[in-house]
Amino acid sequence: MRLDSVEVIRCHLPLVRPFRTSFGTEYEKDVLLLKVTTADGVVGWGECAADRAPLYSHEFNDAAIIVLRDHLVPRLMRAGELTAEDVPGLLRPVRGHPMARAALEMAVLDAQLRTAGVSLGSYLGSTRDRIDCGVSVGIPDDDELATLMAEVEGYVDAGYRRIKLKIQPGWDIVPTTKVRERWPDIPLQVDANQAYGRDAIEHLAQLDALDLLLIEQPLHEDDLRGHQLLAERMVTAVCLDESVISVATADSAIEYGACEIVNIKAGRVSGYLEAKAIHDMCLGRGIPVWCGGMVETGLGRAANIALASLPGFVLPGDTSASDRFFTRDVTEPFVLRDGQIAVPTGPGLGVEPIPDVLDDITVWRSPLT
Ligand code: SMG
Ligand code: MG
Repeated sequence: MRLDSVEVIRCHLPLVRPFRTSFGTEYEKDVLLLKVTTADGVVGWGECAADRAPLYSHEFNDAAIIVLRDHLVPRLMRAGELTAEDVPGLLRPVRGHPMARAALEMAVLDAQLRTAGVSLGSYLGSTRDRIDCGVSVGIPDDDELATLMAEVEGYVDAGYRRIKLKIQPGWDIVPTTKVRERWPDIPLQVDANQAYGRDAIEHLAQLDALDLLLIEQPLHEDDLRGHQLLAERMVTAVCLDESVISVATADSAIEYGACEIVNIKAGRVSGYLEAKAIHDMCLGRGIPVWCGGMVETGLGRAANIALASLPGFVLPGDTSASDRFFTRDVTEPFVLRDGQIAVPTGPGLGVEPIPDVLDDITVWRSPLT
């Protein structure tokens, strides 16, 4: 295919409640959507996983706009005829910015699959038509245990098949113990988003009493040795999120004994093609993977759900329903039924923005070509 135009659309979506992690609190989703149009007039949609501020990782939306406009998009326009599979190679000379390049690859892939009439799930190798869903529960804005318990209760009642608690120093053993005591059988895990140092290993080992599925990214993303020391000390499986940015980093972390389970997020690893490659590598060596989330709108959510339907995704992902974060999603909402969400079957992502909603939430749009 040949690209005719690429446009970035910046949208603001209010969140149903603040989402607080060890690195900050989000009140509103600030998201970049990419709209590519091919020379044949087919439209493809991409979503950038970055946030307003560089807190989860070094990426942030203002920087993503610049790198897309000045460096990434021009490389695809200069290439002329291309396929989605060519995109990673065409963008390789540019360093970093995995979420920006993932958004562009996603939009090109969507256009290609819509042209071919193939769903993203089938293209990636889906083996399920529904996926088990987990939900990520933030640190309560008021620091109250009662607030956390009420929120978790709502998700358990809604049918979520796994609960993930965000933790940080001062909010870890006690809240996780309370949730475990109240729901002795629910699959439970925790995520620290790099909030601890190696000196916290003995403290974190107390979590071993709580029968958790895993502990996610407790230490700094660069500290593979620290994660290996933690994995040796803890019975609970160590899972990496921020540290894994490619097949090579996943392979290294696994080989070094720093990672027993992998959280796969397409944005963090430069796209769905690399995400699939990490999945394939982990499946081949028996390492469980699950699909992470970045508070995506229905576009990114659709792609994540397709990815999560591959056979190696043996643990429920952060693939919650649209109403976990938004009263009004930009696409038709994804709905939880019996703890599961149906994998879209239409061509490409299988969903698209509802024009009126997109207009309402758009704060700025600009051509990138
Ligand atoms: O989309 O359900 C979601 C969010 C899941 O907790 C979640 N994501 O580190 O895994 C993670 C966080 C990063 C995003 S926080 C804005
Ligand atoms: Mg995480």
